[in-house]
Amino acid sequence: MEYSESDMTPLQTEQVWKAMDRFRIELPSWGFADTGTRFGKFHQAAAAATIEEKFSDAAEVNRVTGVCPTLALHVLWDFGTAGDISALAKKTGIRAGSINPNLFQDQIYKFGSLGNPDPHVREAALAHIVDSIEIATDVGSRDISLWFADGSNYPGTQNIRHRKDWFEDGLRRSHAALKGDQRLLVEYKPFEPAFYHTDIADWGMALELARAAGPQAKVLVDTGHHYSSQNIEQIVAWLLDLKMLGGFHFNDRRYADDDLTLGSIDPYQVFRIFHEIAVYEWETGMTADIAYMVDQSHNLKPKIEAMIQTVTTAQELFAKAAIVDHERLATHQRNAALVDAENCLKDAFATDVRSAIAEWRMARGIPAEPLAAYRESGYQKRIEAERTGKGRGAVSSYA
Ligand code: LRH
Ligand code: MN
Repeated sequence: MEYSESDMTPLQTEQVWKAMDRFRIELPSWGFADTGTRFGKFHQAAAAATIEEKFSDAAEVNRVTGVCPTLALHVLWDFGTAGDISALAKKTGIRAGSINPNLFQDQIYKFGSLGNPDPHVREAALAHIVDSIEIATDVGSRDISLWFADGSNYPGTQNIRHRKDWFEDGLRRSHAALKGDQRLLVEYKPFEPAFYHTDIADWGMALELARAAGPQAKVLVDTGHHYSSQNIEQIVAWLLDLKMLGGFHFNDRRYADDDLTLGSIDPYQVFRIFHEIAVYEWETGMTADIAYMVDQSHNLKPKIEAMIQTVTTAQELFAKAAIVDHERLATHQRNAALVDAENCLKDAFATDVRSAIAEWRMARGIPAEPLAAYRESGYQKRIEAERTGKGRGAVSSYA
């Protein structure tokens, strides 16, 4: 693909290369599997159903992009034995990433997991988290990524304060089971599947619970888990300043938790998030300890192409945020030069960084055009042939 001669300065080109050298993003195993909505699931011949196929597809995305060395795993959907995972990691060069316990599919979780009024269910949920921490230890993963569907559907049906206390207790005991530098990432979500109250509904509740759990508990920001009028980058700025930002689940949405591909609806949103991180790191001279992860369900798009599209879009938006002139911006902010300050961001966002990224890829032995390289590889045809008709029964994702 020919890119228009970009009006980037040599400094900006250097900033893009530096940004590309450090930007890594984790892929979700469930993004390669058949997923749907409550109205149905459309099967794709090439969809991954086994952990082998998920590692293989992740390795192919990493081959053509070079920036996805880890795969997020969901305990119930992906695990045979830890041994399998280590062997697959060796075979594919893809390391096991964040470990996601599943505290929402088992029938016992009808009224919740750590927030369930039945102490036996709370204990069972805690035991599953502790097992997941052991799996993380066995496969060498650092992050245990916790999302809870817990909540209620009707006013008065649950005691919200009692559930908060049970969550504090459960997360504190989970934190106590961590090994080494492992982290708990506490993910919040305002609603779905609960439609009256959700126990961990927003960043403040996740922050309080993470702090109460212990120093290795941080907050995970899923971009799809906000009301459309919420300022997500302000939440990110606060969590950065509080040193409580652990990671992201990136996706895009028009309405609710739509799990669409990153940047497909509002790329400026992701740019504003990356900008808050870039200006924080510029100001503090510190590299924020953030896990960048994708959490999407590709119900209609060909899954591997959607994943490649997601990664390259994330790279472009991360690069655009890296070329914001922070010095000039800080001056305009101090002088309340509103238009000039805003234009620092808009100029960077409007800059075509694709040719610089393509040159960086070629210099690193990565295909300049990942999607084209994938399409030329024949991988899609090969797996369609291999996987068509093979037993696809296994539950390898949600919905
Ligand atoms: C919940 C969520 C959570 C996952 C699931 C696949 O909506 O974002 O992160 O476990 O999606
Ligand atoms: Mn998520």
